[in-house]
Amino acid sequence: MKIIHCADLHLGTKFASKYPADIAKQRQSELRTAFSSMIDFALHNDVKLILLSGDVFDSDKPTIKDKDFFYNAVRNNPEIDFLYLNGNHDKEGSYLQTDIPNLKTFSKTNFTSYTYENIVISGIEMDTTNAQSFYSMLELDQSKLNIVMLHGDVSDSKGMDKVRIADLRNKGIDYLALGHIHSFATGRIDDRGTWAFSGCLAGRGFDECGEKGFIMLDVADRISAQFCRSAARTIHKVDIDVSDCGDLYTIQQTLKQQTNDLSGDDILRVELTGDLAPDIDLTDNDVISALSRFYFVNVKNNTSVRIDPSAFDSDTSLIGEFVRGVSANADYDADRKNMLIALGLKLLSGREVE
Ligand SMILES: [Mn+2]
Repeated sequence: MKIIHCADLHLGTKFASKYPADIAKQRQSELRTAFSSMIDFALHNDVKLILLSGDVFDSDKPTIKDKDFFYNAVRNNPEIDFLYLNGNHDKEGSYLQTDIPNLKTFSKTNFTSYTYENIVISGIEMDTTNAQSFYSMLELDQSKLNIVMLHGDVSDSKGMDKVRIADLRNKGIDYLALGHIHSFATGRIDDRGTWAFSGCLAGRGFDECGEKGFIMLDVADRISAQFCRSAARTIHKVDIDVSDCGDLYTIQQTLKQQTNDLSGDDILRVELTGDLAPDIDLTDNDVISALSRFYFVNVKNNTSVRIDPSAFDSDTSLIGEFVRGVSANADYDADRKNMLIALGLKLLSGREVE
């Protein structure tokens, strides 16, 4: 039997702080489409179950649009059972629709189990009252293939949003389908079982870099798990040291070269580091326009200006006077002098100060 394990769809994410309004709207649509595309994949690959290990919605008050989309997707695919465990973002569950036969839910009071052939899928929704104690409530039939669903990070300690793997050893778990961490990760529980985070279906903020998708479980005598990439676009963090770039043209060429192998559909977070000569007037727009083939570019300019005060020794202009004045001021340390001279040079040259 084929089963998909996914989590952290975060439908309804407000992208307002990360993207301009039009891109934010588009990215919200992309989250919904990531879900429907995964269902298409499930239909084409004879997947019988989709495990949703929490945070389907980004908040306890999803919009009607997101809510309707999700429940209609479930309702319109009755040949697939959707097992939906609430996470910490959708923990109230007051909007849960329980009248859909192929939507199976869980509770906070005890483990709920669903049996499909020789597979038993059990899950419990964590809250402050059960976060320490749920481990002892888990009793599994060792002769079955046991999948357990939980929402929390793997941890050495117990508590809210934490799963202490050591306390799940030797319970007969074959596969622990986790949610909460937004990147694929996997590890061993004991000789018998493995745990895995599917990660989210699509990267959202600039910290959700890399490949995103879901896990396909092929269950026969044992469970084999494989990560499947699903995101339509990937978010990349690109660090570029521009110290060796002597001018703006070279910086732009370096940016293009270092991102050459990435798809134009992707989103870039470009972090610039290094020292720049004071006459290089590098703005965020210079970076964005050099990388305009990408869907969206976010710039973090951490460069500092490199100043050699001796270069102004024979400069008789106001700029020369200013640089010598700051350099000779004993009240300032070297970093402060560098910062003041850099700012002064910008102002005196009539450039915009950000
Ligand atoms: Mn979560």
